[in-house]
Amino acid sequence: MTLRVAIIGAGPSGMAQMRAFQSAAAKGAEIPEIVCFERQEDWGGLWNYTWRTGLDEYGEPIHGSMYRYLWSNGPKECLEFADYTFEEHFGKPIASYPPRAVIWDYIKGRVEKANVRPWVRFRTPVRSVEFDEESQTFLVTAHDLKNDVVSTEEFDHVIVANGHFSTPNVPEFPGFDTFGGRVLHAHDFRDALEFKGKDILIIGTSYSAEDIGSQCYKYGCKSVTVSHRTNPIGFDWPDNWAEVPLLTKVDGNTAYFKDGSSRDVDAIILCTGYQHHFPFLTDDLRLKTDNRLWPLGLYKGVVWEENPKMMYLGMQDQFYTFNMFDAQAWFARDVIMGRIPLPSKDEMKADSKAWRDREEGLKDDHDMIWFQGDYTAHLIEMTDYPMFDIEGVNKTFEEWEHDKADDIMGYRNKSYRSLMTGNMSPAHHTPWLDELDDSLEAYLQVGKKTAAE
Ligand code: FAD
Ligand code: NA0
Repeated sequence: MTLRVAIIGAGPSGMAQMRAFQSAAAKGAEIPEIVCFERQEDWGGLWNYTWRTGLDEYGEPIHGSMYRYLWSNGPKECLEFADYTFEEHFGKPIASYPPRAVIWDYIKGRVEKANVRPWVRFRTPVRSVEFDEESQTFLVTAHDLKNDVVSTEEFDHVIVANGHFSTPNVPEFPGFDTFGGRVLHAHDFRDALEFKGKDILIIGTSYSAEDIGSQCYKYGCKSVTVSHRTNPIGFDWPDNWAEVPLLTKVDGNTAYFKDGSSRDVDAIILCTGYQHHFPFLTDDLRLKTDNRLWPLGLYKGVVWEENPKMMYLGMQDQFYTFNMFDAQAWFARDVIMGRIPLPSKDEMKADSKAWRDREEGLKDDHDMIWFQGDYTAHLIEMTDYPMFDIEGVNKTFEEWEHDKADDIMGYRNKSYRSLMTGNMSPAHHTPWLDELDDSLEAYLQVGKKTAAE
């Protein structure tokens, strides 16, 4: 009997999983029946932008955390698929930091070419997954929103690919309930123009803080104050930026900080990260972790050790993204198809512990990049996913980090060499700070002045 595999989520991870199976089929293998459940109207996960916040028209929580004018925060050369390059998709080399719409177009291109869209049930969130010991299968219950029908089906394997940057972590500070302006989490941030002319306070110091602050600066906010719990970000920020210790309270429109300083602000944006959230999973199947490079419980970062018929993709904190999801998806496919045997539970746990021990010894971003590079290479070595120059990707990440530290408002004007084609990416036609149009059409147009000129 044909195996049945359920994939939960058609974001970059779920799309990688579909492409992995399709590529095996294209090489003549007999593959399982694949059903991918996707809550949204289209695929692409976070890259599928929505203006909505809160709940959607069906009362479903909004998945999207991306905002208008978002440009990739790392070089595209670091996330390029080894089996489908940017150059293949766009027909020419393009600049290194594309806006969201360009990346979305690229990831859709590969799965459109693979013709796997019929495997996806859009607008169908998974409500529950239970493992039936007797039949050794999963009962997956999903809600077809358009027809308003809830049904349960049996699957041999479940692959959880629902992302972990969607359910916000929302701390509260004294005085929020009477604050005179808007308090929002990065998950609900959509358009920097809302904050034009305003004094904004950002809590948190990671990627959301740095990028949402930069967006607001670019689109004309009056000032940016970034409040840190641990350490300041420490870049050479524009004059209307300040970094301050942690917020202690808000009184009216005045924000007070741990060092006794205060300032008046119009809005507070909580860039305080996200939770791994699996409301559809029973306790025995549910990954519980904070955002880190090596969550425990997943053999090779993928296979749920307590029940290896279940797998997770993309659950790690991410330097590597799309090509790491590919490495995981190819590995998951080959485990399911019996090409990669699994060791005993104890051996799996011992293997995971060794990775975790190494993770705990990582000192800085450099170590983390090489760790995730080694992990990605380790997975690729076990499958037929095309190996690529991982050392080159690691070095490109390092260059990116230096470029950012040198010029936080200008690093997106830099270009890097594709590790897949060997071709140098062209400079973009307009410096990032001057380019207010983030559309695919504006990005790909030719003939304008380059950032390097
Ligand atoms: P997601 O993209 O989150 O996709 C998960 C999918 O699962 C969604 O389509 C969702 O609708 C679906 N889903 C969720 N629950 C259910 C359910 N119960 N039933 C059915 N479907 C469900 N990475 C980069 O490489 N470069 C960047 O520049 C970059 N920018 C980012 C900017 C922001 C603001 C954020 C939040 C993240 C960014 N990332 C970036 C990281 C991002 O996590 C990855 O690029 C990628 O989107 C992760 O893919 P995923 O498929 O694992 O998860
Ligand atoms: P993210 O920045 O949303 O990136 C997610 C931050 O929140 C840390 O600084 C942490 O501080 C702080 N924090 C948490 N709880 C806090 C509290 N109670 N009080 C004060 N501060 C608190 O989240 P994290 O997890 O990195 O940082 C949490 C993902 O989104 C990343 O993968 C990133 O790549 C992606 N992203 C990309 C882009 C672009 O590409 C933009 C935004 C986000 P501390 O003290 O723990 O250090 C453009």
